[in-house]
Amino acid sequence: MVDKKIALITGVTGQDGSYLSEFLLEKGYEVHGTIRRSSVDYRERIAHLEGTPNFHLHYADMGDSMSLVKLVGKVQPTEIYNLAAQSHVQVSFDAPEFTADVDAVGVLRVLEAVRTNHLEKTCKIYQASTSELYGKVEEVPQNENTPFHPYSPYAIAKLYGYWMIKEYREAYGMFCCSGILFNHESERRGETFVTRKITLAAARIAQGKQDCLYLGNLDSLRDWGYAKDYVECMWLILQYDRPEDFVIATGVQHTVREFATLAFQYAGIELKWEGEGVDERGINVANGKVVVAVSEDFYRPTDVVNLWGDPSKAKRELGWNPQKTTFEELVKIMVASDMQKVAADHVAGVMRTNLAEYLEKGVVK
Ligand code: NAP
Ligand code: G4F
Repeated sequence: MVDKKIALITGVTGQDGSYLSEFLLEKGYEVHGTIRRSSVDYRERIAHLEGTPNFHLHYADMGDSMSLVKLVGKVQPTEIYNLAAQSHVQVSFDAPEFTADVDAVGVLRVLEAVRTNHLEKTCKIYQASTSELYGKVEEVPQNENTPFHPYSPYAIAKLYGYWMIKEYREAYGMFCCSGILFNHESERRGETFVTRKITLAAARIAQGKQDCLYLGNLDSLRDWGYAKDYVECMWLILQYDRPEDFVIATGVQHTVREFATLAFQYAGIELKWEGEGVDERGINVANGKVVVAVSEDFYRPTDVVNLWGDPSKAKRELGWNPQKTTFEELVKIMVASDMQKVAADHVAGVMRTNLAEYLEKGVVK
């Protein structure tokens, strides 16, 4: 008899949770996900999965040990993917204590929920670690042996989670691993992360619904991949013959400015850049209008500016292809999706929420 594969995904409503659910359901898993009560409907990323026979949702919170202990006992997972987090770096400066509770102690709560239910020998755990751990980077590119130098409350909380995973692996022989994932984006990316903020604004500006996009540090370098490719790695890490940590990245880096230039190009707007620092502007070559400007509101107290991953280990040991979706393809996918979304909102005569306007005015970071 084949053993049943039961996955529990914390943070199932997020970008990665939604793609991972699709991936695991296709592999025949029974998938359970945690949700939180909210006064508005926020489950659009997984709405298409609700009602699928092998897909189940449960209320639980990373700040509530009892909810996690009860859920792990009820579901009896063979694999846990701990994706739930306050995942926005800039927000972590405004809410450092909440970020620590969810992103740091939350990991401990998951580990203890597994031990409390005596599942430490049968349940593997994937922890969503991050390239933000490298922070004020001590070498480029970064690999599994690069020293950490976390540079935000978010990164410091995630470092605690990383070390707890390592500790429980060594202390209790648990199969628990970190994927040290570099930035991965998609058409489902939250609208306040820089890539999605840019593709949404490019689409709105191209369709005459927004005048200008305000950004922070345009020189920041990121190694951006496609989220759909990255969730496969989460799974591969748990199928490896021993519990180890892996860097997941494309091995290619670009600046925020380069991302914006390409996104606007795909939206039909050629940009030229003028000025420096806070005075830098992106100008629409066709009509001379300023369509990108810099606002200090989006500068961070400490910013991570040079992330560049070396995915050699994942390529070699997991057989993963870091270049499955190239940077150019990623930007194209995101812009095409936002062009359609913005146009569809127009047809329906619906204002997409006020978020885009707030973003434009710098009210929401
Ligand atoms: P995301 O879209 O922001 O999703 C975060 C998820 O966590 C959402 O489902 C959210 O639920 C849930 N969550 C937040 N606080 C919670 C709490 N207190 N209790 C229970 N659930 C809670 O993030 P993502 O981009 O999918 O990233 C997934 C994970 O990978 C995160 O841990 C992130 O830190 C990490 N990571 C992401 C990247 C990246 O580039 N995307 C790179 C490295 C690591 P709601 O929908 O209810 O808010
Ligand atoms: O898109 P971001 O907000 O992503 P960040 O800070 O790299 O964090 C994301 O990736 C991490 C992996 O490295 C994850 F762990 C984390 O959960 C999250 O998914 O910012 C990217 C860069 C930063 O240097 C920021 O200063 O873009 C710069 N930036 C410039 N203007 C901006 C903006 N970032 C945002 N969010 N908004 C701006 O207007």
